[in-house]
Amino acid sequence: MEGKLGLMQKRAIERFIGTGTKEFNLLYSFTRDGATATTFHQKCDNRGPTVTVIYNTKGSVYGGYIEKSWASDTSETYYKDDRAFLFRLMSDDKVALNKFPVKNPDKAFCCNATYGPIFGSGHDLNVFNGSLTAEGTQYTLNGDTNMGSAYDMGGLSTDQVTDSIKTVRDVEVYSLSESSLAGVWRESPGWDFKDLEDLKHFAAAFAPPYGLDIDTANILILGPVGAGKSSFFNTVASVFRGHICDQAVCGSAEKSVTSKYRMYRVRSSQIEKPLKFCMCDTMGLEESQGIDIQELTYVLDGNVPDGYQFNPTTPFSNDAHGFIKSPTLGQKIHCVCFVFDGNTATILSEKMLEKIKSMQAKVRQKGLPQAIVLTKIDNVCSYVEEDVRNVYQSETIKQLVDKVSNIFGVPRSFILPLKNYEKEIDVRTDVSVLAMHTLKRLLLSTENHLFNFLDQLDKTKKQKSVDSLD
Ligand SMILES: Nc1nc2c(ncn2[C@@H]2O[C@H](COP(=O)(O)OP(=O)(O)O)[C@@H](O)[C@H]2O)c(=O)[nH]1
Ligand SMILES: [Mg+2]
Repeated sequence: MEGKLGLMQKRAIERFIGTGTKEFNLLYSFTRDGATATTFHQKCDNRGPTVTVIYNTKGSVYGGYIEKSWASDTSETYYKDDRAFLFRLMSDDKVALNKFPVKNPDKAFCCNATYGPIFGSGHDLNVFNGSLTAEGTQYTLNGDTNMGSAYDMGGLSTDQVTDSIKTVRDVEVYSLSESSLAGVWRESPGWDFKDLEDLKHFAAAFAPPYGLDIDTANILILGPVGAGKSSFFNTVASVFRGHICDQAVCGSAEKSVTSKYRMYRVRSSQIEKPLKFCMCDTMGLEESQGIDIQELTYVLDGNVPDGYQFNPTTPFSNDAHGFIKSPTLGQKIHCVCFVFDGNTATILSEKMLEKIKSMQAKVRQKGLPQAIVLTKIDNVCSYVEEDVRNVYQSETIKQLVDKVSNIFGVPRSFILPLKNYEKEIDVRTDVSVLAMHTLKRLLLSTENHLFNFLDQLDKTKKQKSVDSLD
């Protein structure tokens, strides 16, 4: 078990500490280890810097950081820690980031073998003592917390931070250690302008195998709303256009912003012919709405016309306007690219996961190749945020790729981390190289799939000539 602290929350804590990226190691949690002070001390004493996180039942998350170690003193003993602070991450299920610095460092934290973590002389944050019994899925804390005596709360009261309640879903303690870039875990492309030109050339020269008589290879982009599907197309288009494009509508709206089925083609300019692949953007996946398995089947089979306006209340069916009755190979999908937000890919709801797995099964059943693109990796790892070229050396991204590969049963070589153009106002070589690297993998998968048809065609031709000899 890895704990409840999300990647964004870890990043916030790293920023509060202010000394770069950290590895978070879950030492102790109520739900995993039981709510007893002795267990807390067994697991957390002498472990160096730690962060204690409280998740209350109103959806607020707060806690404290100490740079020094916890200890099992036999009576209440204060410790000095200049770098300690309290913090808030969430309030009532909404992000609410506050750092509350220590103002009396001599009494930054307090150790006592029969108590859990205690911060400040107030006590500013006194989590619990003795043992607590689980009440269903929650616990009631028994420490008295009065914030503001050793920590500067910036005007916030204890009640505002704790919602005046003591019921919690969990309390966790993480140790923090310095994080570093791992060795290269995936062979990386060069990141120079010349490398970008080579990758662009590969995509520009790509064409469906000669002999199949099809114009474009069709890659379906599929994933939850807000994962970055439309942004992926825009990023690829931006690379070829040489400036940021927003041809596909993006946004952070809760429901599917894209509800039209669009087979987007990439053009480098008005006068040149478009590239020979389509990126097919659909309505997003939603737990109980969005594209469903039957509609997906129609899309894969090429029954859905370009520009079709999906209607959430009336699913696409064979009497829908524009239904393509006898699609050619060129109208079908040749590769499926699932797109997930790298921050949430490993914590999707059961329902969403179930839906995605059934779609994966359908894609496999149709014999189509599939890959997974993980977006927003700039939010997942600060090394990547600093410099996209760190992607194939980032331990965090490596672990994310491993986990996603396990969850979805897709080989690691088909899990592709990506940073889309999002806040940039101009194209950059590094972001473009990564996008082209991702596109190249997709095009190669597509090509392999189409080669199968070429083999079939050869077989049929041979059979025909054998037949004519008979
Ligand atoms: N930081 C960051 N934001 C991204 C990235 N990709 C997409 N976004 C943002 O995520 C939001 C949703 O993206 P969109 O492409 O509309 O998602 P869709 O619903 O899957 O089509 C937009 O606000 C994008 O700017 C990325 O790689 N990094
Ligand atoms: Mg979209």
